[in-house]
Amino acid sequence: MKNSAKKVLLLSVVMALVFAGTLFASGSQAAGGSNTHAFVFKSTGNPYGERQMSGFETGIKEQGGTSILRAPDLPTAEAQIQMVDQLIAQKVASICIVGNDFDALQPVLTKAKNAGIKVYSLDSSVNPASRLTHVNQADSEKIGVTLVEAAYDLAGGSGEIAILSATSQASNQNLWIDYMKKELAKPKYSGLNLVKIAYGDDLRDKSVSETEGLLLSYPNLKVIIAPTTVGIAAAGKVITDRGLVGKVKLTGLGLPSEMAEYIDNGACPYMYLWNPIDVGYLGAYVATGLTSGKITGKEGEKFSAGRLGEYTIVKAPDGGTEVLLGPPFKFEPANINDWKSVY
Ligand code: RAM
Repeated sequence: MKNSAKKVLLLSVVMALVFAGTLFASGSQAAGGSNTHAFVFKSTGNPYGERQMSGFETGIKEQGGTSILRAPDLPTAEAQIQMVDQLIAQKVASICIVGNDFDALQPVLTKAKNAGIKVYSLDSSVNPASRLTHVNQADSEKIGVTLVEAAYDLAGGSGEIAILSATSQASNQNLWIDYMKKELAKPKYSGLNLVKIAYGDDLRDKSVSETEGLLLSYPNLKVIIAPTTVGIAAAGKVITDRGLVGKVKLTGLGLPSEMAEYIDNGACPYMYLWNPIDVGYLGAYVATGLTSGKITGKEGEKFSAGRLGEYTIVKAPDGGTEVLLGPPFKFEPANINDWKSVY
């Protein structure tokens, strides 16, 4: 299949998922009630988010529940606050929030809690006072350290590097960036110079223009770290289109389906991720664990998450608790073809 045909196919799959999610949401709106579990992602049009939602939907369905899948058009806290308010009125049993802001959702999430709804975050956390626990894709410090090690390797030990993030309010991105900065402060990395953190807001066009801005402002840039699936795909395209493969190297967190061509052409020699479908699926078991009273979100509690097996709630770096899916996985030329059709 040609690349363009593949893109059309992928786009159709994503559109079908979005459409299915929307239908599902409106179909279950009237249902409400104690076995209805809501998932609120950051924004629409993010294939990573669609995969998380599909895993969540599967996990809830196989436990006999109903899902409501929601995402605002733009990744803002304000839009999510409105959605959470609607979900409170619908009397859902649980709300899984992929936070667009760490603190701003606290009043509405407290309102949900006071209405008896079990609230937890996933992927991008809200503050510990706003959640019972958090479903984390991987250890946040490990992600930060791994990406700095990758940048060091790809830069050959010295030179200018930049970060292309999502929104400046996204707590997952900010935590990873904090750990990157801590790691960069170590003597081993004294030759690396972090020249800029750019924000593409998980919007394709903005991520493209931010990458172009980085390349213009820093002609000696050696490595871009994009810890966002939207950003890394946009940067891969810009580096390729401008004929900069080999000069500027890209790494970060990307979907194999979107990044295979840039791993193949060398724009992104390697990158990391985990299975976003599993992140959502794990969330579905946290939802039912909390609503059934099997877990309350405290450190040390154990539960089983269907096909994924047993999990233990652990302490999170922000003082709250979290459930970790597993370690990040490295995608490189040797394995990318095995994964590009999976997620
Ligand atoms: C983007 C989002 C998401 C993040 C992934 C890696 O799609 O910012 O929150 O976890 O990338």
